[in-house]
Amino acid sequence: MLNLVLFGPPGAGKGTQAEFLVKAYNLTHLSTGDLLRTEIAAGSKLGLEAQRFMEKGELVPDEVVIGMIKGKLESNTGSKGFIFDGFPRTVDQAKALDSLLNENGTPISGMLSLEVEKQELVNRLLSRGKISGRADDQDPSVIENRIKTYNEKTSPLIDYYKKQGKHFGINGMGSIEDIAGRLRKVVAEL
Ligand code: B4P
Repeated sequence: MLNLVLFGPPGAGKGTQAEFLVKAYNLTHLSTGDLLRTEIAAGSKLGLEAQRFMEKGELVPDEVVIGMIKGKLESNTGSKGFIFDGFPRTVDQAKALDSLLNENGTPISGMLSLEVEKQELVNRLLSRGKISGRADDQDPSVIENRIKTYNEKTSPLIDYYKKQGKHFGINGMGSIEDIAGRLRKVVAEL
């Protein structure tokens, strides 16, 4: 079973590259950002709570996202493997994911960490904001806060997975196809 963590700062290309990996390896795509936006669109209690954090560029509380992922793992037991996109985002989320997967004897195979310069991240998010209408992609101060939150709370996960020998840094600058090729090369070795 292939279980991949697709990692990187906001705008690194996680959602974009997940699509290629899903097709190439027949994996189940779990994006906590997408799951949360679905809850917001449905007007659920969880969605309303999450929205308060997302519109400021803050992380949604760990127990909310961990509960969502646990539910998805339980409802996809026949899967060939998972791509975790935008999850984990804190060390506590990573520990919870390890324990959920270890219960089934299907640990993380590798963490693919997309590396992109800060100005490029801002440019990509602002240009998506113009097309998608996503509020958190339109306000430069919210984008700034998302990057700051990433640096403070999420980037320590690089060391977390390095200690497990599962971290793979990938240059996330350049064309979408070139980056997809770099990712496939790494996954082929796992
Ligand atoms: P996400 O939906 O995960 O959004 P994101 O990290 O900001 O970026 P995304 O992954 O969608 O963008 P991508 O790099 O694919 O999270 C949104 C919010 O939800 C978070 O801020 C947080 O509040 C909350 N949340 C989600 N998960 C959480 C968790 N685990 N814990 C707590 N809170 C959580 O792409 C960006 C753009 O770049 C796209 O338009 C794409 O077309 C473009 N692009 C990609 N690759 C490119 C390339 N090579 N060249 C040019 N453009 C490119």
